[in-house]
Order: sequence, then structure tokens, then C-alpha cells
Amino acid sequence: MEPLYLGLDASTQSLKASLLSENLDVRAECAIHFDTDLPQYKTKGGVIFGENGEVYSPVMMLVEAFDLLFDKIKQRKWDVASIKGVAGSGQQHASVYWSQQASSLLSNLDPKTRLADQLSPAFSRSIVPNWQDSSTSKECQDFQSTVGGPVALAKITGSRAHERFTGPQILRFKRNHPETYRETSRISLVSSAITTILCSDGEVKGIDESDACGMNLWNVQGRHWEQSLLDLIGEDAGAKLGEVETDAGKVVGHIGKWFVDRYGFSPECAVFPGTGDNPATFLSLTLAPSEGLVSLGTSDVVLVSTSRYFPNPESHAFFHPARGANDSPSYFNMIVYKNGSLARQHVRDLYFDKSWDKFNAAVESLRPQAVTDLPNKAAFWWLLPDIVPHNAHGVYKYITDPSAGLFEIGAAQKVDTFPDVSSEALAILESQLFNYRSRSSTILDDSDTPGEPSTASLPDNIPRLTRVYATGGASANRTILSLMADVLSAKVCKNVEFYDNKWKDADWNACSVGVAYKARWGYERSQGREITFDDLVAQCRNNRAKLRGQEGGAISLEEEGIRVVAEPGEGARAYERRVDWWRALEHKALSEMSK
Ligand code: ADP
Ligand code: XUL
Repeated sequence: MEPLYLGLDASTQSLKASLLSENLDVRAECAIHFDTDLPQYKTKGGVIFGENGEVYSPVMMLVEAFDLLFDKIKQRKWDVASIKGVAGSGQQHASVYWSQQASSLLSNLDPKTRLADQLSPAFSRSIVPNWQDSSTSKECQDFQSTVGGPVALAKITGSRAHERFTGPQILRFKRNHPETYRETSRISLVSSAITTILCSDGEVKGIDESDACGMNLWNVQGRHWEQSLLDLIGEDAGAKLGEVETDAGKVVGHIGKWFVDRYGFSPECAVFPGTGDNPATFLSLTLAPSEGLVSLGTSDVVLVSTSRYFPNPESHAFFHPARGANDSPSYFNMIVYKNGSLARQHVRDLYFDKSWDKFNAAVESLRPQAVTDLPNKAAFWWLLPDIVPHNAHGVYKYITDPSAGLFEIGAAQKVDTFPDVSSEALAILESQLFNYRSRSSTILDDSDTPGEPSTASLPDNIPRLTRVYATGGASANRTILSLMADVLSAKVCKNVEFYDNKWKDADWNACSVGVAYKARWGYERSQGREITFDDLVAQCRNNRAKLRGQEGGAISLEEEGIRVVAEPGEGARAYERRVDWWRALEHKALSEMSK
């Protein structure tokens, strides 16, 4: 019997599962979609929109999705008896509220009956506030003023206050429903709620340390709950939150009897701490310090792995999601932009007949090909008020004076449309990518960037990411990826997987795969082998390379699960010289906005 590992992912719209081999090949996946598989809960995109910015989902929908998911796994005859370890990923920030009866209900589940028919009284609150909720502006102000403002809160908790973060959400719940708050025995994140259900041993499992960084409550460097903020919530907030799980690869329990009796799991199947969806994605890529991820989805997200703690009001600093209790701390930073694909699509529709081919052709005909091809146009498309820069809104386009010097914008001319309309595609892409280049450089410590300085001939050495992974819908566009390699001055990679004897772009679900890696790592440690997460993943990949006939020497990049899809060309040297120029233009746009 081949040992197997299972990862679950409770995201906004679905509950997914990935089954992995001992060497981390993805063997099978399946999913339950909330809107279509559980229509009785009447969600749209997995959520319900309430009043005053409230966005939530019914907690029993998640529980019932467990019933459906494991039924589906059974129908598909997954060999669950061979699963050695399991871990979960959950949408970040969202919280689950347990009643006083939770513990006894969880330890006495009847395997003949569905979870949905047993667990309803285990929750004190029938809803899970979703990360899209924006109802807590008042509470955010209170969080910030308690510790001395947004910069101070970022320093302590890794982020300034955000409406979706769990701390402000809990405070609002307590203010609006003090009785129900009082009746709540424990508060989980979605990730730790999944871990709790998987174990069903009566204990509400601790919140994972990396995921705790998305709460505005965890003192990241002190590694404890921030007392002044617990006091702000008041009434036993610390006891309700419980201990944080600081060993990401610890066995926190074994799969519950309900799963063993009903579906045939082995009672020895170990459960490892669940984590948030972004930390889980980070794990699926095994990002080393100075590597990054650019996700080009509805919104754009940049993740930067770093060995130093870099709290900044513009980004979110998270603890590394696969650290053992004695490993040296390391971190990653995340920057979220609202004006990603939708802004690019808007420009495409306005100027390029709704065609990515036409949009790409315009980019290819105008992009810099030599160090002397310095960009002199920029377009900031803040169609929605953005998160970074905070509240930036409006559209700002400039043409700068080519004689003004490398870093200067001179008398930049503001225009409504560029005289040559085909510049519009390049101008939006360059401005978005310069943004990712500039801000990821700020997060990177010089010591994080090994090898040659990126800008030997320039006065300022601007650190760069050593490798960038591209994901999300727009990562299908090779022109965008190639331009990204130039502006970020870094190789751009995609994950690949071995399908039908060929390496192809991976189409597995990154979050459930990332936590299955974590289960694999935790299981190895539970067998008495101290090994880091990165070393374990590398070892598994070496093993599978050997199985596929690669002997000796370094394994191919593809065996590492990576394919380089774009490399910086000559144009990169032109962009390298214009980072400060772009920063000056962004500054100008923001100052004109506030006039
Ligand atoms: P999410 O996961 O956030 O729902 P996706 O990662 O699926 O979104 O990305 C969807 C976006 O991808 C769309 O808004 C679309 O603009 C963009 N997209 C899809 N294909 C391309 C392409 N060939 N070029 C550029 N953008 C694309
Ligand atoms: C991150 C965020 C979302 C959620 C849901 O801060 O709010 O990415 O994690 O996916």
C-alpha cells in the first residue's frame, strides 16, 4: 500500500481536496462547490451580502460540505486507509464561533449520521464573517488608536488595521451581540476549525501562528497575543482565542473516529495544524528567501519571502507557515492590489477591441529592446480605490521629458489619452509591474539578494527578487510574463506537473497541495527525523527524479516542479534605470489626487 497524504482547502467558494503520493505527485483532486452543490444555503460566490458592508457565509454550509466531500472521496474510491497525514487550508481572516457544547458534541460524533445533522449546536454563531466584509471601520480605528496608530499596529501585528482582519471582526461581534459573545466558548480561524473537525476529539485546536498574523491581534515578534488589544475586546478574549500553535509540523491529533468508522481512514492518520490560504500557496511553491509570487487574478497579489521581519502599513507580514518550534523565524510579506486584471481588461476593452492579441501586439511593438530605450510614459489606473497606495483612486497618465535625466520626471505632461493610443497597453502594464518591482525591493533586505547586484552601474542598488512565480488568470498571457521578467529583472517561473509522461503547466489547487506538503513534512518529523520543510520537499523531488530515471547530479528544474517561462532580456536594463523615475511619477499622481 502506497503511503498517501491529504490536503483540504476551505476557500470562499468551495471545499477542495488533493491526494498526494509520498514523493508529492498529485494523484487526485475533488471539490464541493458551495453555490451549486449546496444551493439551499443561497450563497453567491460562496457568500451572502448583508447590510452595512457585511459579507458572510453560513457555518453549517462548511460542515455539510465536509459530508459531501468525504462521500465523493468514497465514491471515487480514494485509498483513504493509506493516508498517513492530513492538514487543512482555510480562507484567511474568517472566524468560527464555538458554543459551550462544542467539546462534548465533537467527542461523541455518531458515525452513522452526517456531521450536518449533529454539529449545529456546536456553534454559538451561525455565520462565518468573510474576508470581503468591510463593516468594521470603527473597530479598525479603535485598534489603531489603542496602540498609537497604523504604523504602530503594523509593527506589532504585521499589518495596519483592516476591516477583514479577525480582531476588528471579533470586537464588532462582541459590541453588537454581547450575549452571544459571552456564550461563545472558543473562537477559531477557518483553518483551525477544519483541524478541529478533522480530529473530532473534543479539543478545539490552536490557531496556526502564520494564520494568526492575519488577525491584527498577534504580536509577531514577541510571539504572543497582544494584551492591549485583548483588553480592548475584553471579557476573556484571550481564553476564547486559546493557545497559538507555534510548531507548524506538530501532530495535533489523529483523524477522528467518525472518519475512521464511516469512511475507513486509518486511526493512525495524523492531523497537522491547518493554515491560511495564502500561507498554503506559499508552501506549494516552497519559496526561499528573496523569491516571490505574483498572482494575477481578479486582484493582483505579490508575495515576497524574506528572512527579516518587515512590518509596513502597505503590506502584511506573516510568520513562515512551516517553521518547527526551534527553527529560526522567517517571514513573508504580502501586498494586495485591487486594480489587477479588471483594470487591464478595462484598458483592453477601451483601446484594443476586447482582444488580448491586439493588446499584446501593441506591447510587443513598443517595449524597450535596449538599455537606451528608456520608458517615458506611465499610466496609473486606480478604477477602484486601491489598498496600495492606500485609497489611491482615479486615472493619471503622464509623458515625461526624455532630456530630464535617468531618475527625473522633469516637467511631466499630464494627458487624458496618449497621442499614440497603442501606448496604452504598455503604459498600464509597466506601471503595475514597476509597482511590484519597487515595493518588493523595499521589502527585500540587501542580504536577501545573493549574487550580483542588480544595478552595478547605478548609484542605488535596488534589490530584486531572484525568482518570481506567476499564477492567476492573466499568467496565461506570455507577453505579460515576458514583460514582467524585464521590469522585475528576474526569471519568471510556473509550476509544472508530470501528466501522461509529460511536464505540463500544473493545474492543481495550490492551497490544498501546499498543506498536503505540510502533512508530508510533519509526518516525517513524527517518525523521529528532524528535517526542515524545504529540505523535505527537495528530498521528495530527488526521490521522484530517481524513480523517473534521473541519476546523480542536480535534478532538472522540472523535477523541482518548476519551468522558467520568461527571462529578463535587454529591455530589463532600461527598466532597471527607471525605478526611481517611476516612484517619482507615482508620488506626483498621488499628490495631484489629494489636491
Ligand atoms: P480569480 O481567481 O481572482 O477569480 P483568475 O485568477 O481566474 O481570477 O483571473 C481572472 C482574470 O484573468 C480575468 O479577470 C481576466 O482579465 C484575466 N485573464 C484571463 N486570461 C487572460 C489573458 N490571456 N491575458 C490577460 N488576462 C487574462
Ligand atoms: C488575504 C485575503 C484573501 C483571503 C481569501 O488577505 O483577504 O486572499 O485569504 O482568499
